[in-house]
Amino acid sequence: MTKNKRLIDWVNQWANLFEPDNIHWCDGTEQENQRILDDMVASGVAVKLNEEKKPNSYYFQTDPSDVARVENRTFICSKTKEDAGHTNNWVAPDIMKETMRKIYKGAMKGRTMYVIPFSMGPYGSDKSYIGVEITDSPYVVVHMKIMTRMGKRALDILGENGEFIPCIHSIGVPLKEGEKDVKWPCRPIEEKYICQFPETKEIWAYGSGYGGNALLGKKCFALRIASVLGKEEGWLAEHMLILGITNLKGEKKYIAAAFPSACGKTNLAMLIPTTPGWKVETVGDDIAWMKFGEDGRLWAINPENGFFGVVPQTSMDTNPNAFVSIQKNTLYTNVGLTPDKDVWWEGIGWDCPEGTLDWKNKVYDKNSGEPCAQSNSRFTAPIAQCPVADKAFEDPIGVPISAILFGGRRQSTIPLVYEANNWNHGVMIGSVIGSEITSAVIGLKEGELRHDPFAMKPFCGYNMGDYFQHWVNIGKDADQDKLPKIFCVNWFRKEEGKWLWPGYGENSRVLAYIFDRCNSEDIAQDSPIGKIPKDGAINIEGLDPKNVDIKAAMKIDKEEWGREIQTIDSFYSEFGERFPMELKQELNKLKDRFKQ
Ligand code: O2Y
Ligand code: MN
Repeated sequence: MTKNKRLIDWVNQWANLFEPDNIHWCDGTEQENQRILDDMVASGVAVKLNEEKKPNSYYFQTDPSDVARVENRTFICSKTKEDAGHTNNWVAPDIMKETMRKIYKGAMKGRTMYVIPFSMGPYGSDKSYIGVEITDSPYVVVHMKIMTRMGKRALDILGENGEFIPCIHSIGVPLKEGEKDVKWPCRPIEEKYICQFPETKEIWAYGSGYGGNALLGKKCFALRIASVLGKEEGWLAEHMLILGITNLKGEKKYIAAAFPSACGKTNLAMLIPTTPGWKVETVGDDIAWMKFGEDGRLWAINPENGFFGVVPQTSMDTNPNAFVSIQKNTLYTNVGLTPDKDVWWEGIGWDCPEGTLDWKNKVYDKNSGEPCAQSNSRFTAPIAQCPVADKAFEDPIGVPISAILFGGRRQSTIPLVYEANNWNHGVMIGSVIGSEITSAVIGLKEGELRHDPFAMKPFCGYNMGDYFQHWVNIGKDADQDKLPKIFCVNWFRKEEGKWLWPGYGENSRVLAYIFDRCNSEDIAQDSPIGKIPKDGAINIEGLDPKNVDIKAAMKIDKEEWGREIQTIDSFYSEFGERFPMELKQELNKLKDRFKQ
């Protein structure tokens, strides 16, 4: 398969520790994928869905303890605790490696060790990186086949001397001779480990077979390790969607956007504009890698090849493009399984068929008060299947970014849209985004703001204060006229319990305003918080006045902002020494503007 000595030695060294029964080098072919899926169906790990209803699609149920990313078991193992920063869990690399070598010893006995070569980003792009994941989970293999560009071509790019990001994964459940496997082998939560080693750019994971914990190309590599590569090499690895937007005249621009979870990121990436004649196309729904081009602009690629989206509430009403994307060649995890081997979930748009099995494999009882589909149940589908997939998604050069959006779920204070006065002001906006929590968890009161800077809190592979500084530095060295403009958006503002903006496709009206601002149209005016639309600059023609109050949605309330500034002050004070003075200055400027 390969003449890359470093890779061969590395695989052999891990095989010696893991002691698998077999080693399988993945070539990425359809035949290989089909064989692995057929084996999983034969052993009861997967169900082949009804070929007429969901062609070439498969269904999985996980162990009830293995349903989501485990942030409390995710570690940044930098040499010093300071380098990981207070937003990350930290264990020293040698200590973590000692612990993990012990649990890795013999962990693949009775199983096959798969070697998955993959490219994050289009093959051959100067923005792409090669990784190799070792795993004992066939579920991971078939998901990596969709989520990354996987197989022999990645090895060809590596050649004899190429470098790769080493990604190690074991579910941690060896089999004794003759022992029957369970459907979803994994370790209990407190025994799971998701470790990133930023200095050596390694990923070691153990105990979970699910999503971000096990598909190591995604959050571990494309965000945590890539954020470190970006800092070292002068680029940005971000938790951002990328969309292309075309106006009535056929002019096209690209926008990247970061939101904390549950703000409708996938919906925005696939939005169907209500603004006549405008078009939105999807480059990516989750991750953006952005590097400066020779022309001084920031160019972005989506390093992924698939969507790993939340299923519940996905329907022809909420997100038709996502819904169409997942009608074939799709892997479903933890949704309901109907008697005719189709899938069902809450919010799909029709009643649950009698006899449907819930995600725990029990006949679903509508009156149980429990959901049929687990709340973090997922679809995995190729981006190419999206009806509005942007052709440039395959372009190795990427797309030039004109605007960066930051947002959160905020009932008050933050207007529908405003624009940063300059790059550093935009960095400040990104650094303080967050959502108000809807139920009291982890010591916060309902309605209290949970900060999620740049939507990167769980995904930054190093000290978050240094990350802010990196963003500042990116702007410092750039041609200011060529940098993307930065905006803050808030679709979720309410007054007396009523939404002030209709959201969904109507958000295209805000995107149209942003588009025109990127052409420097004179449609914005100064305010204490930044540039806001002049009266009438956001087109609300045709909207039902019952569903929109643009004045209230755009209101800047001095008292609310007084509280906001206090919150920012106290949030910034968490960072101690490793915090850019440029952001302190921006905060002071914001305070001053309110005094004028
Ligand atoms: O729970 C998981 O393992 C998936 S988390 C995820 C998946 C796709 C896109 N984004 C996320 C996220 O947590 O941001
Ligand atoms: Mn995400």
